Amino acid sequence: MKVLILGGDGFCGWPTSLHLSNLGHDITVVDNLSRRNIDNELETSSLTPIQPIGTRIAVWKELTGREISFVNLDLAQDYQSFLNLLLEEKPDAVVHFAEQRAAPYSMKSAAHKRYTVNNNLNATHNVLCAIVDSGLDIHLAHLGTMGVYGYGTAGMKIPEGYLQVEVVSDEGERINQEILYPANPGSVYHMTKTQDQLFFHYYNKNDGVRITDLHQGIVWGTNTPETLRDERLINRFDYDGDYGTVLNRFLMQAAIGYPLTVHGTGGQTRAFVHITDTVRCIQLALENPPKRGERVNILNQMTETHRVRDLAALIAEQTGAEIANVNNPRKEAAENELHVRNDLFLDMGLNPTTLADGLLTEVIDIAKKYAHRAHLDKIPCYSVWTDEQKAGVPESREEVAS
Ligand code: NAD
Ligand code: USQ
Repeated sequence: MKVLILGGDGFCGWPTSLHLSNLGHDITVVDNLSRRNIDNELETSSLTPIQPIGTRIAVWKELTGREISFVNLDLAQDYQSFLNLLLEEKPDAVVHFAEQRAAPYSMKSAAHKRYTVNNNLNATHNVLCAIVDSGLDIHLAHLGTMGVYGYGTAGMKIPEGYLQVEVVSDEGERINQEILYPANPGSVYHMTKTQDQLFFHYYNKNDGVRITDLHQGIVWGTNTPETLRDERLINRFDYDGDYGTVLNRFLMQAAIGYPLTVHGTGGQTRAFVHITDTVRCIQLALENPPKRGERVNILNQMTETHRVRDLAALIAEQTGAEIANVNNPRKEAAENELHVRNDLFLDMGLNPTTLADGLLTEVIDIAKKYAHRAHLDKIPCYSVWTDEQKAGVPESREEVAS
């Protein structure tokens, strides 16, 4: 297949590009390198020494003989260039990772909220509009989030996108209906993903665009078999308070002897997926596209759920790390249950990689190897959801932070 990977320089996009290229697909990465610029803005960088995109692609060619093309364009702004690219390349599929993906970054200030909304909504809408404008029958696979559902359960497992409901008509007749699961975002970033869903619903209904929306949980890990082939192919590892996600952060914190920053009581339960499963899920989604005329195919891309304090306890037990219950900078439920269906990927043959597989140690080893690159003052989450919340700085580190 000819596949465009939008956001192919990022944490999920780069290993996906390599995985699909390795399988023999013809890959073009489209990225405006905004994530690298945000690192400059935040004065931080990936814990791992990621190479410029040109070097990454050259090394892959040197090792495998396979070409990956790169196009630098802003999907939220450069509509005509993207349309021209579709018309030139005529891809079979487009995988869309290209959004601002950090909840804390999206809540830092009015400017960050507005950037996240403008970037994410315009990027997704431009992609859909250009697919229709091109007249080509392209399968769009988009990376959405488990966070579109909120993290509660109404006494049932969260279904894959759609909810069966019964409404009572004015005549008292009971009517069955299927609706999109009610959206309940927990940050401006998550809100953009709930709006993406409506774009998909509309363009699928109006124009018959074939769409797969992958509601992904928190991705952990860093390496895949392809990124391990040469250090210059190494994947990004975010550990800072804005972009680092909880499990990778705890593993990195344990590796460098920093207290594990559990927000509040750590009662938040979330869904997780390992990066090797992310790339396999994208492969499975591309191999099983919806047919023309089918509704948007929504799959929950997660393999297990864990409570934050249980993750901290597990890592503390394995490594001797200290746990710090810090202020929760977010406005979120202190405790929640989470039960999720993921039958669609399991039925396609996904064999989940779980926390028990020794991969926790692998991440700790990577973090130890690059510990000298870490800036300790970038670890706490300073971005607060409202003026009522406080930054999540461990007491023992308050002086260092100020
Ligand atoms: P990332 O920030 O590492 O990668 C996103 C890439 O998209 C970056 O390289 C960035 O430069 C590019 N990009 C952003 N806006 C763009 C634009 N307007 N034009 C062109 N390129 C643009 O993020 P990631 O962790 O790889 O996440 C990829 C996708 O998966 C996101 O949509 C995210 O919401 C979703 N997701 C991520 C996770 C996770 O834990 N990382 C979990 C669930 C869902
Ligand atoms: N948390 C801590 N300590 C920390 C960091 C986070 O206790 O040091 C807590 C947070 O308060 C939150 C939970 O861990 O309750 C998850 O936070 P996170 O930063 O790991 O994940 P989140 O903000 O939800 O965002 C990440 C990705 C996003 C993706 C989402 C999937 O950045 O792109 O959409 O995971 S999901 O969470 O399933 O919605």
